[in-house]
Amino acid sequence: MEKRIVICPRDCYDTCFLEVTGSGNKVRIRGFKESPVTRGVTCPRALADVKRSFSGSRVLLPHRALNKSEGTFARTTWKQAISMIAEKLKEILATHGPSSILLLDYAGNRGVFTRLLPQRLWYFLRVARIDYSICDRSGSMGITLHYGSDYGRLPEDLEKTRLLVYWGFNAAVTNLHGFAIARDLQRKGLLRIVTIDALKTETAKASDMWLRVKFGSDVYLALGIANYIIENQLCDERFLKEHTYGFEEFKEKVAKYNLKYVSEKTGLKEDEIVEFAELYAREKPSIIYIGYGLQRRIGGGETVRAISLLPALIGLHRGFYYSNSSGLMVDFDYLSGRDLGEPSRIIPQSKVGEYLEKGEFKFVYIYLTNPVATHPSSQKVKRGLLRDDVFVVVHETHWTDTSLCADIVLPAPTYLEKDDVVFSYWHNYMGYSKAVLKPRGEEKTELEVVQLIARRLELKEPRIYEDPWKALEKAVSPPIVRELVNKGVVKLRYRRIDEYQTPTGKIEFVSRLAEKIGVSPLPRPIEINPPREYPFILVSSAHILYTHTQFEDVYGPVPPEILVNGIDLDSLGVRDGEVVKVYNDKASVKLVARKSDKVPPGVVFTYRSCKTLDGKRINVLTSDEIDELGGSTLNTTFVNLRRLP
Ligand SMILES: Nc1nc2c(c(=O)[nH]1)N[C@H]1C(S)=C(S)[C@@H](COP(=O)(O)OP(=O)(O)OC[C@H]3O[C@@H](n4cnc5c(=O)[nH]c(N)nc54)[C@H](O)[C@@H]3O)O[C@H]1N2
Ligand SMILES: Nc1nc2c(c(=O)[nH]1)N[C@H]1C(S)=C(S)[C@@H](COP(=O)(O)OP(=O)(O)OC[C@H]3O[C@@H](n4cnc5c(=O)[nH]c(N)nc54)[C@H](O)[C@@H]3O)O[C@H]1N2
Ligand code: SF4
Ligand SMILES: [Mo]
Repeated sequence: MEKRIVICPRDCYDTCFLEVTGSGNKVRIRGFKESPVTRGVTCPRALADVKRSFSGSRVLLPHRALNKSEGTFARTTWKQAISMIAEKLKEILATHGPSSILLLDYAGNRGVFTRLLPQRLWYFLRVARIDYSICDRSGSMGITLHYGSDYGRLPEDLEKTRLLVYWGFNAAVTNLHGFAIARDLQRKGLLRIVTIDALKTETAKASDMWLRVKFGSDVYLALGIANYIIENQLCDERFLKEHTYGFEEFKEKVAKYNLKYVSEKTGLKEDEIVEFAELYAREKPSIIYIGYGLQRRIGGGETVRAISLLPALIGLHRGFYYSNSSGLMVDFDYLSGRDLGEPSRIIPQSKVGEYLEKGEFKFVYIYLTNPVATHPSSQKVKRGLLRDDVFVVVHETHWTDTSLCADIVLPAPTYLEKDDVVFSYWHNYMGYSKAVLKPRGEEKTELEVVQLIARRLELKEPRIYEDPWKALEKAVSPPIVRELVNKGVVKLRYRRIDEYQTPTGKIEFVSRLAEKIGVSPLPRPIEINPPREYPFILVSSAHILYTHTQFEDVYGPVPPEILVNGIDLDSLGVRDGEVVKVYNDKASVKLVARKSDKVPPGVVFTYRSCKTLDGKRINVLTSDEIDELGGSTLNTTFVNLRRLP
């Protein structure tokens, strides 16, 4: 029997190839053994995906709101829904112009047909867009400043690697297929794993060495290691001469990061720093997996910049992994239609709530995201969407916090119910995912919907209606598409690992681009201290059972817990398991306090986007400030805790 393969398009490093057996609601999904990246490992979300497709919280029919603030809806038809949407668009385009229409999308499904092609309508209309900066922007920008683009090592390089450093990267939960490969090599004695994390994560526990660096002090550590390597003549001089620019200035600048100073700043012992620096300098080749959680804070961009320069000292071309899509030879701009029109404005994704609340938009089209739960200061997003002068359309597979704030809710097929082409930002295999479930109701794909809207608007631009496979041929090449269709998978061409798209064509220790955009040419620490009223740093990160807010319909709500160090619990007079009020100047929520040594004193932890005991989301508390390099700062959220009677 021919194998049926689907590719999970979730916003996950792994982008798994999954084998499907059975039919109807008896379909079973397992990690595909023959895939070199998935290797038969099945994550608990893939295991639950069929259940999620059949779950009671699916949107199966088009709906219109009866009363938005009460969240009551009635069925409508596709015809009526599309006509209402098109009429509204026409009216608002004529009266307020495209900058008062916002496309609010993200990566709930990263499929080419689902996520990229539908954007053509919105580029063509020149509506306002977000800058996609909530997740990985600061780090991406940081690496780009020194390397010209942010792609790095592929998973296949792990096999040739002797040392793997997880720096603010919780692979055991967030890249569990990469972690499985690494653990396998570790068990065979071929690879050593080091984790650098303020939290005692699952990844840290499985590592050969764990550096519990003080939260946010990583720039000191990275520059300290750089200084140690330079002072002890552990650099690769030839590589520095041939492939880098600005080393002498860098050397001078990092000279002050001596062991004593770095130890004070990072809370690590001098011995620990030396042990790691020696290991890093000698155990080659190595890869540093630089995490996203690490850079989602004030100064996060500088942190990634400093870390990313370490491999260059010891003679490694791009000795890191961060995000690899910029290395793939795919014309993503052609697919999304970027050239069809310049957005009339681009707003910071972290500030969506603020803009909405101020009434900057009259029409918002939302798909592939649940911002009322997941965006910083999410209560602002909710209040903004519930204004009576804004018309909100949500195209969703499931009823979510956000669809409940819509004027029109449109049903979408899950990835198991539609054909798509999926690529990864970790590996370079592109897969053809074929529908294995029949739609349950009146779902229409994302592309169908925007084309219906475009036709109602009588738009003539042919690219909006282009056949998806023809579009793909132009974005990669006809032979690659043929291979994809025949084999179900292709290995995409990848950019040269020793190519640098910087002004000098080299790795720039002193970034010319940084000078140009007015940020420090060399990375430097940015000090952030909690204010007296809110002395705890709230860090949030992923749970193995959920992708953000997805799978609550299968596994129940994301646990409403806050992990607190025992020392802090005692000083607050709170016992393990008691309910606490967690608050700051934005909002307050109720959570169950759990005593945990996962967090050091002064840091508290919740699962990201969790629902609180009082029915809110943790993001009512999170920071919507923007880092210097443009990214979100969810992890520089300051809070206080109080015992509740
Ligand atoms: N506190 C806190 N907040 C965070 C973070 C954090 O660490 N802490 N992390 C941030 C990060 S890194 C990210 S990436 C964001 C993620 O934020 P979101 O992208 O908003 O996260 P999800 O909850 O996964 O929302 C994706 C939505 O897409 C829908 N969807 C899935 N597949 C399809 C499909 O095929 N078609 C359609 N139409 N819809 C589909 C899902 O049902 C879901 O509602 O959250 C951010 N928020
Ligand atoms: N199960 C599951 N997997 C997922 C997702 C999911 O929702 N669920 N989401 C996917 C998405 S969208 C993303 S963005 C990735 C994110 O995956 P990762 O890149 O692993 O990011 P996080 O889990 O947010 O944070 C990783 C670690 O960074 C640490 N950290 C935070 N600040 C600092 C710091 O200042 N210094 C140091 N050294 N460490 C710090 C945190 O303690 C945390 O353990 O995961 C992807 N994978
Ligand atoms: S959710 Fe992530 S780890 Fe799980 S199947 Fe999808 S891509 Fe793989
Ligand atoms: Mo993310």
